[in-house]
Amino acid sequence: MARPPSPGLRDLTGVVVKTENINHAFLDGVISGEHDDVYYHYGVSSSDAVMEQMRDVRAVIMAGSGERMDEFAQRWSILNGGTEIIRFPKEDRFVTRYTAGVLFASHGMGMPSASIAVQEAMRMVYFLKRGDLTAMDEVFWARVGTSGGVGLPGGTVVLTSEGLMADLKPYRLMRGDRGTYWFDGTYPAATRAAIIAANAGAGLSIVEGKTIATNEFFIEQFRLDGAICLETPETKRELLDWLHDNGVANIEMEGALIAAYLNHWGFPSFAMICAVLLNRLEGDQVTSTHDQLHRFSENSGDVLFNYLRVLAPPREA
Ligand code: R2B
Ligand code: URA
Repeated sequence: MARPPSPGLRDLTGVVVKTENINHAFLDGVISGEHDDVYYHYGVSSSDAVMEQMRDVRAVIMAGSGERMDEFAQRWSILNGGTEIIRFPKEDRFVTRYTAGVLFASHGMGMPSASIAVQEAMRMVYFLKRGDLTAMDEVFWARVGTSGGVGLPGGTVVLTSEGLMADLKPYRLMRGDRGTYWFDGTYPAATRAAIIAANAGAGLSIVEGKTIATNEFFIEQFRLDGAICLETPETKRELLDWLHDNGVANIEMEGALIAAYLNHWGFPSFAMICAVLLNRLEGDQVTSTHDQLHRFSENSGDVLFNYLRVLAPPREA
């Protein structure tokens, strides 16, 4: 199957979100009230009263950890003078909060888990914006996460330029015996530039680069400390050098999928902001102390919040 064209070109109406890639056959009946949409893994549905409280959603922020999403929602609420935090009832899969125009949703670990969180969030945004493509263009998406640096020390924050899989090719899925669905892993440059501008003078170390999203923490990240080890110190070094030589800044487990799906619908504004926990050229195990890891993660959170403050200036009390 041919790769789709690059996203981001505005059509004659000025809208970026691509109506032809939206599943109108299912989703338009939700807007017209013919049927509900059950966001099963979030534990809510389109007819729930909570939906009316989220119509003004301006940003969808995702991270692997539910605890982190809870902390972020509290931080954003405080910045906004103590706005109400809506908690989605179901927490056995994802932890989800909404406050002051921002939906905070965890996505778990790995692309199969994140694919569910992202698809259900896209459906929810379509419903909340009543299928208005211009309103959907205004929604900012971000994953804030952790990663292994390729030649970068712990504490660095990477803004992803392209999210690729371990072979440096974009996200793809199997189409049974009929080939492959290919997607686009580009992260929008204008959003990165706006995030960097919002963080000017913050004293944080921010770099732009490609990010590899793997299907496995050990084997596909070329670790030597897994229960199963398929590399030698030499082949591991060759593979990491190959990534480094090709402009890869860090390795994590979701970024290729997130860009793929958001590009498929044509959302113009999204980013991945990942803290580096360790330099993979120096080791495999995450040996930093709890306090050090917390500080590294805080850096990526600070980068996000410095941008959110510009995007949706808080109405501080
Ligand atoms: C980063 O860290 C997690 C694995 O430890 C994974 O979800 C990711 O992308
Ligand atoms: N997350 C990953 O996926 N890899 C690392 O090395 C660190 C965090």
